[in-house]
Amino acid sequence: MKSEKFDVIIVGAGVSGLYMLYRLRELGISARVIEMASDVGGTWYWNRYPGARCDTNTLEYSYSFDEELQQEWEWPERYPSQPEILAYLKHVADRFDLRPDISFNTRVDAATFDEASSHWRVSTDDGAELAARFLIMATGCLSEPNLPPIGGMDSFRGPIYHTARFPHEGVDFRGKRVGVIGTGSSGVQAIPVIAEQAAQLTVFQRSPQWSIPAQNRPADPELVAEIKADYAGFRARNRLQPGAQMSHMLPNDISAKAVAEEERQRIFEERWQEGGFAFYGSFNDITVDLESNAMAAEFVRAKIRQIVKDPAVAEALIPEYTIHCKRPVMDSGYFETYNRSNVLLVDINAAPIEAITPAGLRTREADYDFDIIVLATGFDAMTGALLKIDIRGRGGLTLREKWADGPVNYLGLQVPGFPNLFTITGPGSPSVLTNMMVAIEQHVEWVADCISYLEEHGQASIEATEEAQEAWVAHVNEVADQTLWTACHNWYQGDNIPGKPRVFMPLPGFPPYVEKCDAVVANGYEGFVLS
Ligand code: NA7
Repeated sequence: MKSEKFDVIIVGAGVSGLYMLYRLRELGISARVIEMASDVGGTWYWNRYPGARCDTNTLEYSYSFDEELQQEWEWPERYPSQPEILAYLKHVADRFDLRPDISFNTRVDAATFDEASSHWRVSTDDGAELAARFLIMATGCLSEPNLPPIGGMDSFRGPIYHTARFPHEGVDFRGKRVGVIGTGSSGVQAIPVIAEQAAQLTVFQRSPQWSIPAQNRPADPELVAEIKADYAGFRARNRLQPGAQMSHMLPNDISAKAVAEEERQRIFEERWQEGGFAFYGSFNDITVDLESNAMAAEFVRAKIRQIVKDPAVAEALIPEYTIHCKRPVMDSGYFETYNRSNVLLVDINAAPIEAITPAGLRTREADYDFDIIVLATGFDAMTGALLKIDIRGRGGLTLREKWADGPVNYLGLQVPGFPNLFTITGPGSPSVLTNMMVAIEQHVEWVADCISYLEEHGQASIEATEEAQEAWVAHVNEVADQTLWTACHNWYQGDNIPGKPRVFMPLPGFPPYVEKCDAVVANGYEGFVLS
């Protein structure tokens, strides 16, 4: 059996893994990245469904660590499409010559902490065993697909595609009868594009979506030039914003309740026209105050009724839960799609799916015939990819046991009992509630600095304490309880996965989180034991 030794093993060659490798290399620390896919890109490698696009502005959804890179790269649109992001990440891998340190087509199956040697032993599906002092999980927050527990999948005569495992050669929907299950970001992006091609599209909706138009458009050369004239300054200002984004349309610092009705409507309309997340910055309390939230919801409700011509369909598309409670979705012509004669909406709350059949799908009320079924059913978010690997810490304790009642850790970075193991944008960190690029860069830099510190100070290991973990978990819960996110069914708290413990996983609170991480370091890695 092969057995290779490194300072660090990084799992995953997406946005996090690539930067982690780059950063460690700069510090002269040897690292090997293990990647399941055949190329770099992580979530942008896998999510190739039609219409796949990031909903953060390109000028913000890109690495900031290299001035030449950020000056050189040209993004053609306001929001980057999946092929553009993948091309960008491949460019980064080539530009910094990262590929020689990445093992592609290799899956990590298990990782065990060997207390005697203070090393992680990592085994992969090709039978190899690797050892490293540090193990960094750059496995992504939304990477483990959620396959719905619907019977009869194997019986279907046509192909079934999950949006997060779409064929690389694309799918030709022309002339086909297509069924799509799921109306989260992926479904909302894919549905309008599939509808344009397919002969017939049937959408199976479990929960309607509050969606705001993305208002995607070609990149504005003046804005690009203005930002590139001082990119570093732009990034720095960005990091001071809540969620680290949208620095060119800042949230209004006023309550929705503090302005007259006419002015409120004017502001909502202005933000609707601006598009995307800007809408939720119309006022400073939409996400925390029920009354202000209801005002925003009423505005969007009226928009859906205006757009969708069939009143019964419009009503079926309007959610009852608070707006911004599920992960916000933005679209390009989503509601308009339901005005097409080849599109049918099926409310599966009224008539649940009973099974996939050889010919298509059966609900309690009807049978549907399809040529292709698309599962836009999302992910086992935040913990799925980590728990899929058999991770064992001190005394053989498994991460699955440790997290049986939900993920616990310190700063979203380290779990007591699992020394020298770091999670990039792990549960308990701002992660998905932040511009992911910024959240990732902050974590990568913190971890790289930490490993470098240990090397310089002759320390072999770092481990979070139980006390620090307890206080951190209490903090995350306390912050989450002040928001409206816990008031509905969403993947932030695992509601989409049957049997998953209901724990609010991401930490609302960027940039205060960064200050906390910096203070921990300034106080000699407070809450960790270095030995
Ligand atoms: P999401 O947002 O989790 O959406 C998944 C959709 O699939 C959502 O409408 C679900 O309904 C639906 N779903 C999930 N399981 C089932 C079953 N068993 N039956 C019927 N419908 C089901 O995933 P996306 O991929 O769209 O987006 C994930 C993130 O990627 C997104 O938030 C961005 O951050 C990028 P539900 O709402 O659970 O009732």
